[in-house]
Amino acid sequence: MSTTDRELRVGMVGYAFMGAAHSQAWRTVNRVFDLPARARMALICGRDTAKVADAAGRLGWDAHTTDWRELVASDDIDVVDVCTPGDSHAEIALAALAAGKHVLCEKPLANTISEARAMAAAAVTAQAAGVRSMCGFNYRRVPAVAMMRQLVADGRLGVIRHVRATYLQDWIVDPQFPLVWRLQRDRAGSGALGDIGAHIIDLTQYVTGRRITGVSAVTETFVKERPLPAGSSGLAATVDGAAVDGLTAADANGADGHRPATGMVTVDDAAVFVARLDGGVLATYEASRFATGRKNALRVEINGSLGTVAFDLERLNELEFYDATRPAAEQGFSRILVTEGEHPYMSAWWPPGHIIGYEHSFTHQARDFIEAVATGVDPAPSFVDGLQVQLVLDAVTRSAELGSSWTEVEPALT
Ligand code: SOE
Repeated sequence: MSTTDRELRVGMVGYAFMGAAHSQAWRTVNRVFDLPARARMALICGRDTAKVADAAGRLGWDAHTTDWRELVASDDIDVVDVCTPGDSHAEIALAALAAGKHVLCEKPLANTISEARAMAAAAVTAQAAGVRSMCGFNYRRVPAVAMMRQLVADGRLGVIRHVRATYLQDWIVDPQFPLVWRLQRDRAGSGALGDIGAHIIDLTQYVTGRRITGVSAVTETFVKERPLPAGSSGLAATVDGAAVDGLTAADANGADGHRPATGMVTVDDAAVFVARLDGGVLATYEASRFATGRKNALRVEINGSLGTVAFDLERLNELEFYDATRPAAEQGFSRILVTEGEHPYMSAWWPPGHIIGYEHSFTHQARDFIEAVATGVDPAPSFVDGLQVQLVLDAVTRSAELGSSWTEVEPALT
């Protein structure tokens, strides 16, 4: 549907879960949205030659390489999309910015504060040369979330008093689930905290327009030692090399009866914290991979003096809204179906009333990124916004280490 000839040649590093989600977005975005530039899926990079060749064919990339430095340096690449584990975000993004490429980097921005600071500083410097960067917090782009932010900004909730946010999964409840990279601090930075807690930290700061100023936290690693995996893509792995997606660790382990070698889990399985946001808001946050039965359950509720709004990812086409200004006899929660042409992003999709899903948030992210790059505007969330989330993650970790002591979160921009 795109009416432009201008191309943005994308080079993507990584081809697992997020790589596939981003590929879907780059492939779809110009077919749905009319934008001032068209994404071309030029080059995909991964460490394993056979796997990256397979991914290139399956996901629709023109070419593949195993050398990210070649991708970053290439004159035929305009955008570098970083979809790797957190331990390589900083190195790749910094090299890409230095080479004058626009950068989209998956969340959390980095594994450490110092990496995130370096990335934010490089991004600010690059802006002067017209080089754009964005941190991939895709849930901002769910239409109902964008509408939630609008309701708050329009004053429909009055004075904000509470934020209540949970992000719950259960994929490592089984103690035999292997020690994949997401359970290793040197690869992932932290556990549930950085992987899914980062989403609700970003989302609540975005929706309320307020910053988390201090936290008191507890974290826990329930299962401290796990079998070493033979093959892993982060969420799917086996302990004995029977590389079958969807096979549980217990199944794989039992296949030939041997006891696999084990290693220590070096990240949190769950993080719970209370927080203050500026403007006097009291908040609670919970991120866990041990919430049995909760597969990918993100929920955010905001209470204000004039109303309440709530979003639940498992019902992502809806918002719950309580408007306390209505006559007493008519009060109660209403369910707003966010599927009309008037709603953010929705007019480009199907006729009114037709729902969308998880993958659309990535398409909307690609849409906003392309538009910003093509029109010379800095996209949000910026690397500075990514650093702000990182500062909260760091404060939560330090607070938990110090027995939940109150820990201030400094502003990324001082
Ligand atoms: C795994 O916990 C994960 O894929 C996260 O890394 C994503 O950011 C989230 O969208 C879904 O869960």
